[in-house]
Amino acid sequence: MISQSREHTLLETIHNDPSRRVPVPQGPSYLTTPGAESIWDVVKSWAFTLDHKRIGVMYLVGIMTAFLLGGIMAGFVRMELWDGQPNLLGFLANDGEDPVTRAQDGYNQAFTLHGAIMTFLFIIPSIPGALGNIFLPMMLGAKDVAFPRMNLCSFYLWCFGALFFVGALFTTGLDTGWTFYTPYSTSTNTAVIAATMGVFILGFSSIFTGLNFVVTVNTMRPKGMTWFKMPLFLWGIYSTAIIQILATPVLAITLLLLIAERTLGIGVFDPSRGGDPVLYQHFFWFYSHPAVYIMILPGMAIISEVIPVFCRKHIFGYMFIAYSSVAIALLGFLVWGHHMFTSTESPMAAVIFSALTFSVSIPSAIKVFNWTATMYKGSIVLKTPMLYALSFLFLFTIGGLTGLFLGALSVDVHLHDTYFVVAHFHYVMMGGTLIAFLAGLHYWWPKMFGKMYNEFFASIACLLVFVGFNLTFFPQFILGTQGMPRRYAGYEPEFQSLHQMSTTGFVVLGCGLFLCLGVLIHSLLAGKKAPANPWGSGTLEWKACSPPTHHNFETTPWVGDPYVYDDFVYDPEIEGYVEVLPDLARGEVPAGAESEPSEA
Ligand code: HEM
Ligand SMILES: [Cu+2]
Repeated sequence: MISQSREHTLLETIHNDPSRRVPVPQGPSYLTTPGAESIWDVVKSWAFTLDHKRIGVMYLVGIMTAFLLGGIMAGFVRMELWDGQPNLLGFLANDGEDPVTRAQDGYNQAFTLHGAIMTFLFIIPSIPGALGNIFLPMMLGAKDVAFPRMNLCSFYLWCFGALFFVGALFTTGLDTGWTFYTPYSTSTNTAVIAATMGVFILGFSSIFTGLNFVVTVNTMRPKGMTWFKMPLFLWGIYSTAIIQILATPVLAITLLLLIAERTLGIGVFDPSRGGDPVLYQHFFWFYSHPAVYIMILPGMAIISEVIPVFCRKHIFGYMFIAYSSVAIALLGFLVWGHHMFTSTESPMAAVIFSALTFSVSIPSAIKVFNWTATMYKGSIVLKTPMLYALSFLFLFTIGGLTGLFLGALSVDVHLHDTYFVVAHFHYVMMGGTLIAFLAGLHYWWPKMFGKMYNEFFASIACLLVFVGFNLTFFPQFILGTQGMPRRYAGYEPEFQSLHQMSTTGFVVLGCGLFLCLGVLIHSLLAGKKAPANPWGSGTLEWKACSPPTHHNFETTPWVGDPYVYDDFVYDPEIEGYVEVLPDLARGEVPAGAESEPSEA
């Protein structure tokens, strides 16, 4: 932490001698297209861009559109559940004669569309595709990722997969649930093949992104940035990339087998042909459990950046946080069997999977401990990104701990396929990943678009999201323990009040999210110009101007400890932080630096 007197001296120094400010390179923003003569030129320059930041922005627009679509489906689900009678969603059905059967069929379609869109089109690509693409190279002080063409290809694969997938969902619909479990998925007449082809393509997009990030981090770290001087965001994204590369092919093969089963009847999953439907579950979760860490690790990575900056304090337990990301990535491969405690699984296997499930929570708990310890005695600044980070801590902890309830074999037998599971995974996926994404979006927004947003309304939005989220999903834990099963359009009257609380919460949550969107759009149109470093962060992306130029940096920036804030001082004149140049002539070395600066 920086003391007040030192801050005062630094401020005086830069005012007396402006040459002591670390200069911020200036140049045309990557968002503009110099020399464009028509709108067509602009469109072309975006469509064929190799700039990682533009690709990230296109991802951002893509995933937010997917999120809106998935959110509308969630709205349908919650509306249907306002009362116990299935009577609302008949218009989505393509099966059944009487209104109740049609409403039930429509409900199956709505929750399948919701889950599948949110998982495959939103959460998995969200942080790596949008924020990772923009900031991973910048945190390395690099001009781009290692394979810019592959990066663009991965974005187009995402678009192609998304069109396939959404097209399928809206023509013949899909009613298998996002997991495509056999034997139902081999017999239903909905668009299983088209949808799984879509997911197959999306899988390649995810693999390409992962591959690109691994190579970029391995080969493009600047001089002075050893593995243990890397910002923790990079550790998180790197660990995620390992899972993306190793696990996604398994999903791809599983889905191909499912397609082969449906079209050729090869008999891998069909017992009447000698197959086994539970085999599908093993294959599916061998990918999908690691995939839940594809979803959460990038979220954790963002939180590890936001917390130290807004506590003005060095991250506590750097090594533990870095290694725990890798531990989560590896242990995540060993626990998939906890999804099959109530399918057929040998008692021995079940006991082992239960024990392993407990072990995977250790590295998650290590992270939570270290974030909390970072806040301890920090000077916490409650700006919007930090508010989201605090929400994350609260919600992810509830989500993670309830995972342990489910990992306990004897308890899961009762809670499996109830609303308790629904609440658990929403606390981790939405309370964890989505909230962390929003933390990152607000944290990096000034850098991405060069505009500040309205702090007051952004924090009101965060508060609404937090309250709405808990009101939506906390009652579902209670519903689950009382025996409310998941994936039913109707229910007994005793569940009604909790369901109505949940639907009310959804409305509050929706208002919060729309307010957040409104604040960000307003910032684009009428926001104040952002300084290069509005929060006083030490990672390299803040050494570029806001928004960055096409090549980010003129020369590779100087690398120090990313979590030392001693050389940053708030300059009220520019409403942002300035980094003070150490006077090397007088032998001063910047705080946290051990090596000599590289000449670049
Ligand atoms: C931190 C430790 C965690 C533990 C111990 C844990 C444990 C479990 C267990 C045992 C189940 C199976 C419940 C059942 O079906 O009966 C489950 C379901 C699930 N978990 Fe977790 N979990 C953890 C974290 C996460 C994270 C971080 C995510 C996602 C970001 C996640 C997403 C899910 C999903 C999507 C399901 C249910 C899938 C479905 O059946 O549709 N979990 N979890
Ligand atoms: Cu799992």
